[in-house]
Amino acid sequence: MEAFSQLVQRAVQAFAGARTPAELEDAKAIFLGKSGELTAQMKQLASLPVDEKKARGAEINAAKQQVEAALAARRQALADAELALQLRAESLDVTLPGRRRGSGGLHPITRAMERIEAIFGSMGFEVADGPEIETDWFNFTALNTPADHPARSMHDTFYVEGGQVLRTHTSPMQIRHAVRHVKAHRAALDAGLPMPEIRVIAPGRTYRVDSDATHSPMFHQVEGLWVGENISFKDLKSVYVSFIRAFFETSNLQIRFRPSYFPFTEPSAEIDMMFGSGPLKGRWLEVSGSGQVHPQVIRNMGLDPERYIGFAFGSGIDRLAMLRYGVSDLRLFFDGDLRFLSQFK
Ligand code: 2U9
Repeated sequence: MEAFSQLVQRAVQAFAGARTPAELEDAKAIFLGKSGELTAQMKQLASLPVDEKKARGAEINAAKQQVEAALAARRQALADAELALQLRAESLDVTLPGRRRGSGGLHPITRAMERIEAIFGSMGFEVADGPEIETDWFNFTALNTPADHPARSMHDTFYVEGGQVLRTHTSPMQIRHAVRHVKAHRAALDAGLPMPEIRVIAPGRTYRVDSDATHSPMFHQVEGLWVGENISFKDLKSVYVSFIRAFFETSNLQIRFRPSYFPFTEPSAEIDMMFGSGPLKGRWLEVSGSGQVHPQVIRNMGLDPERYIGFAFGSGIDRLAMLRYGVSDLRLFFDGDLRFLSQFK
């Protein structure tokens, strides 16, 4: 017959081989369960003669205590291992830096626009606003752009249902502003009294069928309009020179006007600038169109062109921002790439 020490050893091995609490309970049943080996030994006690019972009973009890002790030790070991695993899985490195929510910033075009508004604001210009979907009248006809003008072709202009257009320039905002201004002073005008000057800029999104490194189908313009009784091209020039110096934060630049043509101005001029220092030093850069507002456009505002004279300019904001921030590809502004945009925070 097997010695109790061997039974105890088999139990210890079986417990050691259990990898989970469930496996351990199965192993326990083999030795301590209702039909386990030690329980069977106990049952056999009854059939033994009285003088053997005592010694045998003591042996069984001693073996049972050892098996129970081994079981308890293994239970504890499995529980410790499980806790260790859980702690490792849920561990926190309290020395890691916190995760911050990134701070946002204004888009470079928005920043350029705000600068432009502040600079012209300081020179007494209001800021006009208006719809991006425009009527044919405000986008073209009121601006003296005839029906057969190439700008009106489907190749150049986005038409929407109902014959309206995505505004191709910000000029319609100026016409709308001028008409409102004139209406507000109609009584004074009819009485032959002077009207306060119109001095307004119109910044905003504009749309044309065009797309490459220097043209985007959606782009930004700022136009300026100054209408009064006694102003001249030199006023336009001084305003524009002041603006460019303030915008680029330097007086070390030259400006020149070159004859040009626009349907809504006559005479018309391109405005070029040249930096006196920096990477663009010595190169003429076209920055704006300009001119004296065409008499027909003055009439369309409800004013007498014999009495009122206007000057206007139009610049691409995207181009001004490219020059100011040294950006070589216009599309970078509209790709939405945070590596680019976060540099302007
Ligand atoms: C009114 C009357 C006249 C605005 C003007 C330009 C010249 C001009 C654009 C060319 C391409 C700017 O760079 S661009 O996007 N514009 O050259 N715009 S004069 O003339 C006006 C505006 C409103 C009532």
